[in-house]
Amino acid sequence: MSIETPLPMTNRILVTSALPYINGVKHLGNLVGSMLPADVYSRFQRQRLGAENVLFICATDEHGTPAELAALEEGLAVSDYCAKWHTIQKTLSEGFGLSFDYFGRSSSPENHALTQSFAQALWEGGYLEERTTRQVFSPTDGRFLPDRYVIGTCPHCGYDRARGDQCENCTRVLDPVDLIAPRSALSGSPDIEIRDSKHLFLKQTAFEVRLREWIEGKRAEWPSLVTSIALKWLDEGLQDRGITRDLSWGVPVNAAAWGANPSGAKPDVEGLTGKVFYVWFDAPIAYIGASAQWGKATGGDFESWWRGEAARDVTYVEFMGKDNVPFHTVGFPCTLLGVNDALPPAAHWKLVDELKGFNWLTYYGGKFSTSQKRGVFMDRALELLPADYWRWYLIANAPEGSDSSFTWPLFAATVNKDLADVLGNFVNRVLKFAVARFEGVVPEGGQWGEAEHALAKALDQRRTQLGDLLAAREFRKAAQELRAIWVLGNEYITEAAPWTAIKTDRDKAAMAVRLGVNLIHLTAHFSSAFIPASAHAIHTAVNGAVDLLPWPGGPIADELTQIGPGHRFAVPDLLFRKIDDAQVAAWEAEFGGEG
Ligand code: B3M
Ligand code: ZN
Repeated sequence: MSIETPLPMTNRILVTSALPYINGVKHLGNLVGSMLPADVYSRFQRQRLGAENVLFICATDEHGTPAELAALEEGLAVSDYCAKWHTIQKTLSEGFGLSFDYFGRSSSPENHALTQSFAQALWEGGYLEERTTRQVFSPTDGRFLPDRYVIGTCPHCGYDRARGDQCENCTRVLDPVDLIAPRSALSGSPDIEIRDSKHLFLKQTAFEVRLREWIEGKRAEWPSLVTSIALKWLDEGLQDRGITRDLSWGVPVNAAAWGANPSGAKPDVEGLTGKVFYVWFDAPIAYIGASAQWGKATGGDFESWWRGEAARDVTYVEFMGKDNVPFHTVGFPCTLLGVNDALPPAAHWKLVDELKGFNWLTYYGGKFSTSQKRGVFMDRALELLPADYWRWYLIANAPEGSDSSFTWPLFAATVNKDLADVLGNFVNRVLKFAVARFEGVVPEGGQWGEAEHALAKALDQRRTQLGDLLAAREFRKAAQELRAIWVLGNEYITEAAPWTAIKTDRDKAAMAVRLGVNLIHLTAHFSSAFIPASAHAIHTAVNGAVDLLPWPGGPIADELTQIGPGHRFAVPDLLFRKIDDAQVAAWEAEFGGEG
């Protein structure tokens, strides 16, 4: 069946991956839920459009309670903690070949400035409301405590270390005031007060009609996983959302700089002093903030990707796990719509055009858990095997239509069958034979017969489907299609059997080798978005090192005869090694298997 989704007619593509939280190394589930597919997609689009027409942005999401708590645990100032973990995450993402044009930080000065100016525009546009809320205050700690910083005895089950937001034991959702014998999670002090605190609320209800119309218009385009989550939120009725917190780490609320709202009211500067914006308010703005960091670092014009007329040829594509969808289909769009209301259309910020959401990757059907160290994390994964093994497995088993489960036997089987037996074997057989019998030089002689024309036709169809599937962000199917291209090559060479032909018909053997080398060359191009390091190793061996392997979109007969007689090539080092049963058993023992 052919896939009818046309390649987008856009000239430029802006890609963002959900921003990983700063605290701790991310696991394979985080990786496949946003950063990795966003990378495969960006790499593919660079192949089609040229690198200068793709901007791929990510950043660490550094604010909020978890960062504060984790810094406390490590005994670091939160800013030092974030700087340290930003570097670790950046290094790991490079290790996985994630080709961000910029990996920024939500704590950057650029994001501070944008967040504050957006909040100001929302206030002055009448979209923010001040409300007095009741918050837990700890005189001993000298600060307000977010709900989860308050611990005490659960009124439902009697568990004595329940958190103020939820009891871990009976999972009931709590309010800190429900707790029996509450105390501060920071100091342990039972001296706790409930105090009034001023906060800002974004009037999301004001955008309900516009949001619904916008999402309805995306129904045909976006995965139903995404539109159904967004519409469910709208159907349940939007709530006005608190966008400030009583924390010290974050983007400070700069109310002193703001003017009056449409009713003539100035913000309560004193009441809002010492507050910061809620992490989910500034984190999506950090997509723009990190783009501004990119602009500063490279001299690029980030606004031409994001705003008004200049960005009209840009398609903006977001990647994320399903839990992030509400914040990207409701929260962030509300912010942008409100900000845009005060601007002429030529200066409007772009809303997302295409949104790809993912289900969960599980570990043996259960949750990957950072706290319980259950599952495989990015740092250990790279110590075990090169990135391409993980990239291939994860993309080929991406949790698109439903959740998918990581198991070591499935991982080993995928690597062994697809990478070692099909791709590695194909490349190796052809090139080793060609070196042995033709001295590493593409031979002349022979002509295409029926088998070669059939192969060209099949390859032509498959590359169209592969391109369509990648453009449509159907990663599992795209991986199957790529694998089918590897199989085509392998089957062709098995049937042409130059090692047999050479005994009786040298020309036939020469032609099969020549076509084989060309097929290997094209394979490198088709594979490079998925397994970039291996694709580059293959390409370097057969046709030299290049930065970008363009999408082979020319007439297929031309593509298959690019490398002509006399061309010198080499055999790449062993591309993929197999994973044996003993290794699988050892990893299951180390990382935990069943249950
Ligand atoms: N850090 C949550 C997550 O990693 C959050 C995403 C922010 S995207 C603006 O799942
Ligand atoms: Zn090439």
